[in-house]
Amino acid sequence: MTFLRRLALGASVIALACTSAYAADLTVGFSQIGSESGWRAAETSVTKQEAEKRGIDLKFADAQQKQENQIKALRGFIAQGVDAILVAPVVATGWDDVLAEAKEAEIPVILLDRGVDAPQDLYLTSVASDQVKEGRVAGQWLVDTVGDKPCKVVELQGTVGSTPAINRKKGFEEAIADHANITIIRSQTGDFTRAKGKEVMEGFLKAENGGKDICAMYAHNDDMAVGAIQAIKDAGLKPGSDILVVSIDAVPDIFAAMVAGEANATVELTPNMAGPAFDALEAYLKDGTQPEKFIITESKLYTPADNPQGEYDSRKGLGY
Ligand code: GZL
Repeated sequence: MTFLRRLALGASVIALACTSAYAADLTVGFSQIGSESGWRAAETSVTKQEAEKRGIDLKFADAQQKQENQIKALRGFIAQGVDAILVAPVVATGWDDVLAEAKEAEIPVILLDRGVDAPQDLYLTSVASDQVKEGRVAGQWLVDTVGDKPCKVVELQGTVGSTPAINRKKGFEEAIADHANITIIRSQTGDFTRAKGKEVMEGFLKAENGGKDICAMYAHNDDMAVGAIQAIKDAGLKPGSDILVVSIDAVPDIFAAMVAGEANATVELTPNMAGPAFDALEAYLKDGTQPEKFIITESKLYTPADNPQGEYDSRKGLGY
């Protein structure tokens, strides 16, 4: 069953199960990080669809990747007296005060797709992937692919201080730790964007003798990988063969790169964090059901052996 059908089936079953009059009365504030990547755009569009299906009045605020804008938006939601708040926290620290204000106002907060370094009683639940596992899956793919061959890796990190950047780095390093032939020779943030991913990869190639000695590029998301692929081609090298390309998100364009032989592996991140979040919220508001503190979404590896054209087709138009 393709990704799209799995996503649609899951969503419609969830929506059917919980399309109740109750949801229709809810007003929920959503502080979104921005639109820095294709995955983020898809998460936004799926969240709006999930709210609409449930008759939830979603107040959307785009923070352009700035924490101060998110904190301002949360304070605005609290002042409006919304029934609940969803927030995708751009970085892990600096949330204690505003989350305490929401708690004081008895407004439940749900974290989407990233975590915070704050007391767990300040949020109802957190819906996210196991980001350490994502890094580990990516690293293990490289270990399995290169065997004992010496492999110098360059790494494009996500947003500095964000939980995905911290955790995806940790997981990848864990996977290669016992393989001394695989070494990370350069690592820098590309802030999860294509443009920055291309720019940083250009710097890596220049600094590493045109890239001839680079064996693989690991990017914390597909958008930076797509930018890096262009830089590798501009340098006269073949991404996907001269330099292996492994990343995370499973957006349509990484599957297009696989079809073109320019990318080798991606770890899927579902854009539907809102479905489980709204479910948990509704159960909590209706009868006080306490959700799990962490609702973990799946992480699945895809390579060119997994029908990349079909995966592209099933994701295109999902808001990426
Ligand atoms: C990870 C999510 C990341 C995506 C990027 O959960 O926060 O943010 O991997 C996005 O595409 O920018």
